[in-house]
Amino acid sequence: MDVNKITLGYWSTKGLGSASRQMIIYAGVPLIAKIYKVLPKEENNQIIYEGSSWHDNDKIDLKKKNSLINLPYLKYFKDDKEFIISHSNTCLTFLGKEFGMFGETQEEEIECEQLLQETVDLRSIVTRFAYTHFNSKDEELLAAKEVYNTAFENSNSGKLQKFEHWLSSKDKSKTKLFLVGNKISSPDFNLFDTLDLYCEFLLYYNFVENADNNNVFALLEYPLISDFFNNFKQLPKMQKYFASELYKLPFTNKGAKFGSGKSGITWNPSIDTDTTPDEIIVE
Ligand SMILES: N[C@@H](CCC(=O)N[C@@H](CS)C(=O)NCC(=O)O)C(=O)O
Repeated sequence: MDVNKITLGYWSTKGLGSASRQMIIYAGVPLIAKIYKVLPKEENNQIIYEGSSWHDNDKIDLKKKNSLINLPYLKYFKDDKEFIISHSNTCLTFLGKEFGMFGETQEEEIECEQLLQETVDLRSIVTRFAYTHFNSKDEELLAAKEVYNTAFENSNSGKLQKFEHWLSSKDKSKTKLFLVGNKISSPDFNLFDTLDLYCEFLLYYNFVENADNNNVFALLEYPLISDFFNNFKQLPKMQKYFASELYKLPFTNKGAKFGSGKSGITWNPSIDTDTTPDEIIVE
């Protein structure tokens, strides 16, 4: 790619920015991860989180250049022209096309597009839950069980089985370690990141006995998803991301009940401090 660095702006979480950060690092293009932090504020005896570090700052200038500006956004120069792109799937599509990671044929490109959308559906089941606050632990556990059923039910209505079947229906001569063709593409990063989030959810709520990061999807009887997930963690070009501060960020933002603190727990403003720098550079 004819670009010497890419800026990716997002909150101090993995969230919708994570897959794009991973792709840029995987492609070997220097990444400037611009980080915005929400801050706790007391309102009507309740702690809420305000995002003025984004809304009252960079957003104002970026909005003059792209009215749709949102987090995540990408900013880069190509042939002296500045590009500013928002919407997570658009960022992943753009990066995929620039890096040669968006299928090799028109048919594969359409596969990439569908798979990106499918991953949004899979992710939103757990993120909707993560940002809900329940009146009691029982209510929370009941809702967590519903997420578990919706995502993992091995029937026609389950969400993850779609990906298991997608992998099993692939041409047998090709590797099943990637979703499209026989090489990495944008939806692989999005699926990996979503599975990583589900892994934290499954371990936190202890849905699967004797489960760990490596065996949880196999124990749930998703053998191809398990292979996909474990292979992705071993990819040599992913190791720089795993070693970076970006991989240590929580999955969800501070207002979330699940995934905003360490290993799934809720962020606690009276004991936790967000020490993430305003910029993380990975070269
Ligand atoms: N469809 C958008 C959703 C973007 C979105 O909702 N961003 C949230 C964080 S996940 C946000 O806080 N945006 C900042 C803003 O509204 O300016 C995408 O996929 O990027």
